[in-house]
Amino acid sequence: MAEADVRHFIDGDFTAGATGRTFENRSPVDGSLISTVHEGGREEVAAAVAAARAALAGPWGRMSVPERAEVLHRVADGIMARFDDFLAAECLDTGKPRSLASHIDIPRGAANFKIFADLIKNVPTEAFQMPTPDGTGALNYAVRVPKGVVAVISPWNLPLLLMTWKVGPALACGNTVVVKPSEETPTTTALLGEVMNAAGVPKGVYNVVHGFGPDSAGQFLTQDAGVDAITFTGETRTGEAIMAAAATGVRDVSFELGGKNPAIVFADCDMDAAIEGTMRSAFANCGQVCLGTERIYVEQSIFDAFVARLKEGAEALRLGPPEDEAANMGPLISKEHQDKVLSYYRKAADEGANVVTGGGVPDMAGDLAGGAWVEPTIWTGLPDASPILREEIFGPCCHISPFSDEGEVIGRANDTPYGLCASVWTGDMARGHRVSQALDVGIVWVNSWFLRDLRTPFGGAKQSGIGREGGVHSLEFYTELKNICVKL
Ligand code: NAD
Ligand code: 6OD
Repeated sequence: MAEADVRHFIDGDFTAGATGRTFENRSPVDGSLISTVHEGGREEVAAAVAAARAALAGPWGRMSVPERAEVLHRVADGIMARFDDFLAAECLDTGKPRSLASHIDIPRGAANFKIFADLIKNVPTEAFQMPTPDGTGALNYAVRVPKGVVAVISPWNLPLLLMTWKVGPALACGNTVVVKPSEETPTTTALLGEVMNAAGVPKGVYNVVHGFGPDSAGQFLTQDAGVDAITFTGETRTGEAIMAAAATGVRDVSFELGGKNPAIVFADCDMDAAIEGTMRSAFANCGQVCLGTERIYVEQSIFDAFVARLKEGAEALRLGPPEDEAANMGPLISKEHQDKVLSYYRKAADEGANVVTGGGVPDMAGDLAGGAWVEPTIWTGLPDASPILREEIFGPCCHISPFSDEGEVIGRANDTPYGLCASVWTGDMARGHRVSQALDVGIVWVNSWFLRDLRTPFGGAKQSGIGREGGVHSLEFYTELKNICVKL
């Protein structure tokens, strides 16, 4: 079974590859062994890229747009038909609650194919008729053609969702892909290979090579000259390394990177809604969401009440493994990430933060004691210059600061190298618009968080990304727009 021995998926077949190297995929819940994963080297990457290149010239490249859309609908249906397999695999790899994965990760995995399959059938083109000196005129029109072989490098926090968010539009536009999933979460990417075959996706269109980043499959994929474009979701520092690799051959990149996202809570907000939304934005997926809010600014007059209510909410969270139906928070992804998050917990205490709640490792019974658990944590009292308010922690934690004035809080919210997203909680819609437009970010949610319409542009400003994906914006990256000028 693919899950116990996770292999590369190249040219329509599962293969162990030639390196002979494997690595262990361990459960974040209790540290037990989930599977053994084959690590790809330059040879496996080259084979996957060659398969992807050949597939461009095969039946995939000759397929009409409606036929391609039909195939992608079958992929979406195939994911839904194997919902339980995907759910089990995603929960095993990540340790996240089944309720979360069954409402978000797996349905979005299918939706990411449907939305782009439908979109591609209705893409308009542009045409201009121009005068020429001889009076006959010329017609200019634009056509979109696939970029070619697209490398998709994805992270572990929402594995299926974030990988298909890129594979869906890449394939809809007629490209072929080589995916390098996170070493922490290889399984759903492998399962998707089975779905691709069952859906009739031609061999070589979807390829997967497993491994790590530096000196492994990730780096080798970015360096392979057969890759035409690279789409990446992950840490900003990794984005810098990939951008350097992409410079050779002047390949295009699309980046969704890290964040240090602010939530701004005005005194005139609906407090219940602000607490409910902030509970999710700070603690959902154990705080491992790039859109999460680790900096919360609350207007002075409601500061104490807000802190007390968020504390109450955090202390009511139930930590447990995916199969615990009552649990609403799982572990962090790995012991390594637990060490990183706990280092920030210690740093906050060392810097004199007021630890409102949490700050340590919870007592977990039995086998769970071997997992990567941390307590949901809230701090107050640190200055804006503290690393706790400047660096992405990517854990279930947030710092709450008071503010007294709209202009002041906009300046503080913008004082960061990141610019992914923000949320604004207010009963004054004029203020909601005004503040949203003043924030240096790619996405603002007003009186909400992580509400997604997949037709809208998604991406970050400053060091949080390059480019936008979503709806027609994805087409800008996954196609070349060619202008054809015909003299009449
Ligand atoms: P990461 O950057 O460590 O790894 C992401 C992927 O890149 C993995 O597959 C990894 O193996 C690969 N990789 C690492 N080094 C590489 C290299 N030198 N060359 C090629 N590939 C390499 O990120 P992560 O820890 O998996 O994910 C968490 C990070 O992702 C956080 O910073 C989070 O904010 C960010 N993220 C951003 C978004 C977004 O939409 N902006 C979404 C999810 C996660
Ligand atoms: O919803 C999406 O399309 C998306 N890219 C979400 C990113 C979440 C980050 O963890």
